[in-house]
Amino acid sequence: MATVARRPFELLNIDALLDDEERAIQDTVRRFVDERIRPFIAEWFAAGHLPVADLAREMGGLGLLGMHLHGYGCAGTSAVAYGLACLELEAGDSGLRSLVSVQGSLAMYAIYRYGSEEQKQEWLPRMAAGTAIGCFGLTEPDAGSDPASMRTRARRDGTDWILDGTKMWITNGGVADVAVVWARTDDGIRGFLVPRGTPGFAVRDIEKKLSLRASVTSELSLDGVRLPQDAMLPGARSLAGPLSCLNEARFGIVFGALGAARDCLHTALDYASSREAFGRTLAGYQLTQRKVALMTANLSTGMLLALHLGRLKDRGSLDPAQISLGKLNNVRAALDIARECRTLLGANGIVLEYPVLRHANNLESVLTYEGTEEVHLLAVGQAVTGVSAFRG
Ligand code: TGC
Ligand code: FAD
Repeated sequence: MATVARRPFELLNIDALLDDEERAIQDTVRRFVDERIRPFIAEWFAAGHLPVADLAREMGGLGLLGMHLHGYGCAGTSAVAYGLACLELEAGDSGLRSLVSVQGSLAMYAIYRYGSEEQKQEWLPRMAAGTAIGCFGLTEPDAGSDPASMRTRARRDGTDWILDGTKMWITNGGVADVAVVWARTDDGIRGFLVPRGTPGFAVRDIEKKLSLRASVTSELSLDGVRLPQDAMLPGARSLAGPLSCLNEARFGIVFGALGAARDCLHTALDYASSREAFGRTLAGYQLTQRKVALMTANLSTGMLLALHLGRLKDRGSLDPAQISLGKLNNVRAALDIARECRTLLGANGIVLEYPVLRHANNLESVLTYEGTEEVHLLAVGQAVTGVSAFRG
């Protein structure tokens, strides 16, 4: 017997867990993605391109940049609303969500939380409007999971600072007006604002990526970069500074990855409902139903987890180990769903006409950045055993 098909999130009535403002923001972002991203994303991905400046202005106009921050032109929404926006953006492409994560949760948040009033006034309103782009340089060629071993150094020269080092895999690097660069000093790890064009500061975009192709990923070189004293973020001392920014971006990924997974699952369900094999649609076979039922369970429980973490964040009680659990679970779930959906599309699953393998490829990066799966396994392991297994 045929019944009316419900979309995976409709089955658990996830909408009932949202308030009117959250639903309105989600609808607005979904419309933006449908109109401004979906028609073009396959071409951008194929070309290894994202029109960052145009999209940033449009998303700034919608209030999506630094949207959960308050003042300085930021929208000041709830954490849940920010998460839902990430979900809808990543349903378009992880590269789009990355642009917004790095701008709002990493670069703007670093300035918002640790910057002087002058630094905030100089950068945040323009970054919220999307007329200035930021990037966040923590990772180095030889220091990714273990940023405490970074080599980039800042030394004093009179009242100035001189920075030397290399940052690697930096999202938005090649298009950034300002780079938040983390460096070792005699006073521990500190953050610096490095404007584009500063002598000695060079960027090189990383080409030939197989993942996150619709995203700018760059290497930043700092060779004797001279900065005034007021380029340093006064409030950030030690690795806790950058790591606290990562909490913000990881939170967005907990929601965002589910957007990519939802897009894959919707695509696969539509496909399975019309594609026939052996005399009936794929949707009618028990093996297909096993796949879609398990994916629906995986996606829905991921969403409940994301909303729970979002509510904790809005209450001010979300801690880093909880975010690690969310990123660990939801990115793995999303990647598994994307790969399983690929099987349902058969050969059609490998072409860019359908979004599933693009999402799956992107999710390989999402699994690695903002703390690899192993880093979050170890963080959750430490939280529940009380023993740190990070170092040998
Ligand atoms: P450890 O000794 O544990 O801690 C050093 C200091 O940091 C504090 N801390 C945290 N603070 C806030 N939030 C957290 N999540 C924190 N974790 C630790 C800690 O209390 C301590 O503070 P203090 O005051 O005593 O100095 O540090 P560790 O060296 O043992 O490393 C811990 C570890 C492995 C968890 C950390 O290094 C880590 O998270 N590694 C992963 C690195 C990472 O995620 N990199 C991401 C780079 S950015 C990026 O990928 C952007 S992609 C964006 C996109 O395109 O969407
Ligand atoms: P490594 O740290 O060398 O890890 C290699 C492998 O070893 C991984 O599987 C890892 O989990 C494992 N491993 C490491 N330590 C342990 C351990 N203790 N126990 C068990 N296994 C371990 N960084 C930024 O600073 N800013 C950005 O904007 C940014 N954007 C990025 C965009 C993209 C597309 C990508 C792919 C990366 C980006 N990154 C960025 C870098 C990203 O954060 C790092 O790649 C990530 O932190 C992992 O570092 P690594 O690549 O050096 O891998």
